[in-house]
Order: sequence, then structure tokens, then C-alpha cells
Amino acid sequence: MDVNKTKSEKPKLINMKIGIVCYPTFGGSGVVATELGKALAKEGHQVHFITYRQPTRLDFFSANLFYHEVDIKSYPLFEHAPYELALASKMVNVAKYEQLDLLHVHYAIPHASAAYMAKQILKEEGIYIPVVTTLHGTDITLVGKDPSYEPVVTFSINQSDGVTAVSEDLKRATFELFDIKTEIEVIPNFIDLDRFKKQKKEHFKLAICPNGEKLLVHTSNFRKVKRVEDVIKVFFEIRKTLPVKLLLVGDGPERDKMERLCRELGTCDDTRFLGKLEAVEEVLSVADLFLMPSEKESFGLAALEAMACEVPVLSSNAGGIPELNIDGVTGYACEIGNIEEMTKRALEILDDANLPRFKANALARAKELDVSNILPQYEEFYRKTIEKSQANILNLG
Ligand code: GMT
Repeated sequence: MDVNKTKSEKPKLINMKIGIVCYPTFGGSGVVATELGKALAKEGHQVHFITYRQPTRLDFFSANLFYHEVDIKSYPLFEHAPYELALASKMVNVAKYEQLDLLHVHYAIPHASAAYMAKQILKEEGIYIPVVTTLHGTDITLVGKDPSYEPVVTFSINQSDGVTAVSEDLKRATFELFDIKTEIEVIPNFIDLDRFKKQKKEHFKLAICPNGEKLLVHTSNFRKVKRVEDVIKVFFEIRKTLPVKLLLVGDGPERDKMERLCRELGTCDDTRFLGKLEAVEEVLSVADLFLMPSEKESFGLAALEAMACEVPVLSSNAGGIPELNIDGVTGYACEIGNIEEMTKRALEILDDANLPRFKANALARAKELDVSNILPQYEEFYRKTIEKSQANILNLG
């Protein structure tokens, strides 16, 4: 790692070598990790992704980006192959041979405990590598607090050299649900506005809304926690007073049930299930309103993607969503499951007298969370964590 001074004499790290561990599939934490790695690489850092599959959004060549696949060996004795051990072993090898400065793991389970194991193994060889853990949400609120994982999650968070959370609410929940003895810094999720800036897709809008209907969009992994049924119920209510169409992007366990609900309510003609889409920005760029009625949501990256396309958000007030979707400004954040309130607020946003204001506010909020504003926060956090860990090593020596 080289440390240079900028004009303001603030140390700026260049040529840092960072290992990023994440889930590579569709899902917020993997997207954030991949986009972070790409942005760091653009800044000149060397980034090594360690995952069990090529991250979805890592499909191009860059001299600063590397991908290391975790080899998960199966054996007849294993009912479940020990992924965490294979991951820790891969972390050890990559950290050692690529001479990483820091390991940044996204989603505590099992990445933080695997990183702890890797750190201990490396220490035996005289290699000290600091670990940063970013908490994303369900690793704390849904899965992590389950007694079958809780002791290991608590331990590995406390053993991390730096911990970040994607919202103030997630930080609060982590202290409430676990016995945490370390500091947690909030670094919000971000968006690459260049990718998400509004595209001219009027022909697409015309094909979906031939009679000038307003277009509502929801994207998720169709898990129970997303309350997709509320999307369909709110749409059903709005449709009684306003010509509207609904696009549902994504797939998951609740999809069949949601298709049945549309049939029961008779909304199928105005609703389309599009399945998983890589270029979600194409759909978002023609939307008038984004719906996120989730039961739990530490941040709501999908809503930020919509806002970056100038789309206001009608959401629940779960978890960290109100930190992103400012109630009455970028949309509304209503009580979870309150269909009547959500319908009223959706109609207010969609009113032609209000819509331009909500759209402009949504985009302005997204601009605050552009990657160019958030990346320096991660770089600074890495710098602090590396310095702290080097000071600890000197003290121990
Ligand atoms: O919510 C999901 O289904 C996926 C999950 C993940 O880890 O991929 O999302 C969590 O992390 C995202 C990125 O930080 C956040 O935007 C989501 O709000 C959060 N999900 C929940 O808290 C339920």
C-alpha cells in the first residue's frame, strides 16, 4: 500500500489491494459489493473478488479487477459441503499470494466468521490482515439473530477490525439484537448515476401504456418479507380511480401466489410479470411510481435505483427505508401493510400537479447517494482500519 498526500495534506491511499467477499447472485448486498469493487478499481485500487460464482455485474475486463472462485469440494460423507472452510482457505491463499492490504466482507453470514478464521491462519505465518465487515440487513434482522447463528455472528462482528452498516436503523438493530462491543460506522448504499440516468424509452412506455396510463413498477426477489401482495392490492385500489399499469420485475418463492392474487382480483390484463431482468434501468426509466411495501428493509437499494431514474417511491416505513425515501419529499413512507394509506398517498404522488415535484426530489436524493459521494467514505474507512490494525500490531510487538 502506498500513501500519498493530496493538496490538502490529507493522506490519500493509492494502489491499495483489497479482497472483496460477497454473494455473487441477484440481491442487494452482492450488487453493492460488486459496484464498490468496480468503483475502487476505477480509482486505481486493485480489487480481488472472492466468491463461489462470477458476480452478476462483473462481466467485463479491467486491469485492476480480479476474480477468485471458491472451490467447494464435495464428498459422499458431506450432506452439506463445508463452504465456510473452502472460503476461508481461498481467502488465506489470495491474501498471501496477492499481498492484500485488507479483506472487506459483505453480509456477515458466513463471510465474517470465515474471514476471522483466515485472519488467524495468516497470523500464524506472520501475516496480519485487517477485516472490514459490512452488515446488509437480513444477516442481522432475519437470519443472524436466529439462535442457530447468533453466537458466531456476535463473535465475528466483534472480531472484525472495522464494521459498517448500510443505515442508521441497521446499526441500531445490531446493537439491540447482539452483544456488540465494537463501533459501527454507517456508510449508506450508493448508486452509479451514470448507469441509471434516465434513458429515452418512450416507445417502450407507449407499448405498455398505449392510452397514457401511469406506470407502476416493483422489483424484488419475491420473498415474503417484500410483501408483494401489498403491491398488487394497492394497484387494485388505485386502478379504481386512475388508469394504471403494473410491471413486476424479479422472481422468487411468492411469485405463483402473486399470479393467483392477480387472477382473483381481475387485474391480470393490466399487470405483467417480467421475471429477472439484468437491465432493470430500462423499465425504471419509463415508470411513474416505484412500490416497496416491505416488512423489513435495512436500506432498500431497489428504491434507490428507481430514484436514480427519477421515479418517486411509495414505500413502507420499515427499517432504514425512511432514511432513503424522505416522507412527503421523494415519495411517502407509510405504515407497513396499511393499504388504504398507501393508496391515498400513491394517488397524491401520481396527481399531475404533484408528480414533477416528486420526480425531481427523487432524483436529487439519488444524486446525494451517487458513488462519487460514498466511495471516499469507504476509502477513508479502509485507511483508518489499516492504520488502527498496524498500530495494534506494533503495540503487540
Ligand atoms: O433484501 C434482500 O432480499 C436481499 C438483501 C441482500 O443481502 O442482498 O438485501 C439487504 O441488503 C441490501 C443492500 O445493502 C439492502 O438494500 C436491503 O434493504 C437489505 N434487505 C433487507 O434488509 C430485507
